[in-house]
Amino acid sequence: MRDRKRIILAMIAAGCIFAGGCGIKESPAEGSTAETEVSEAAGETAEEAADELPEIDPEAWEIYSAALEAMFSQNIWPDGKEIDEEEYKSRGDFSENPFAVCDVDNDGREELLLHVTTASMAGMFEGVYDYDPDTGKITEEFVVFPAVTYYDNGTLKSEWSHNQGRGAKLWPFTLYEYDPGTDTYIRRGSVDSWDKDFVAEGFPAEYDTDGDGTVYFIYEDKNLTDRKTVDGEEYHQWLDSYLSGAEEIRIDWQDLKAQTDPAVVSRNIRGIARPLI
Ligand SMILES: [Ca+2]
Ligand SMILES: [Ca+2]
Repeated sequence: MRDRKRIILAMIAAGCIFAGGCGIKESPAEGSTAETEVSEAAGETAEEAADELPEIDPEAWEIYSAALEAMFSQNIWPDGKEIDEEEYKSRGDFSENPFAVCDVDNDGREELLLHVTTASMAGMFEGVYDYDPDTGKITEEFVVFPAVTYYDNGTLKSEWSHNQGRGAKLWPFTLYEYDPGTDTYIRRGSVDSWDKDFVAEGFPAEYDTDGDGTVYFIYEDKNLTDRKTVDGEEYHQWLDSYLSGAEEIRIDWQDLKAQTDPAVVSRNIRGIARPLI
């Protein structure tokens, strides 16, 4: 941990990286290797260490940094919509909601992500915002309940806010795929499951061909009425058709808190790395 802190301090001293970026997430099995690499990196120069992190495009950072500042000074979301103060600023410390800047949709340009939970259950959201390089104008690309996993092929998995089904092992989710033509995410399908151990009565055993006590429901329509019941093999084939070969993106979330300090914001806009710790 100390080594990690030292690296971060070295990066700040180098003044050449931005916080709030992202990378490819190490799988749990590779976690110990990653730790070793971090420790070894402590012996490198600040420049070498900083080179290992993806940098945020200064133009994107300038636009997004100003948008983050405006959330406090003008009470508007990055796309210009007014923030409902009673919903979002009276239920906790708004500045503790995290943000990140990362190319989550794999189109080569970074998005601004907001993960907002200082709200009622219905008001909580994760937003993906993009900007037009010609005008600097920010638009909302995607918004969903804040339980999202992004993959480096432009797919994302959005877990439902509630699990009211008969499955205990799999939390229901919806898969979305980025569509470059519209610069938005397209819904590809939702998945729920039924575990016989959890609810035995009425379990559709005729679909449980592998006999493991679990079947899956794939919904291809938005209203979740067109349900296809499948077993594990077909479910995994469906999932692999979107996620095979894709890596989960590690999002480097940062509190909005630092953005409330005008001096920090000013430094950001000039393109100098802001404090990480
Ligand atoms: Ca992008
Ligand atoms: Ca099964």
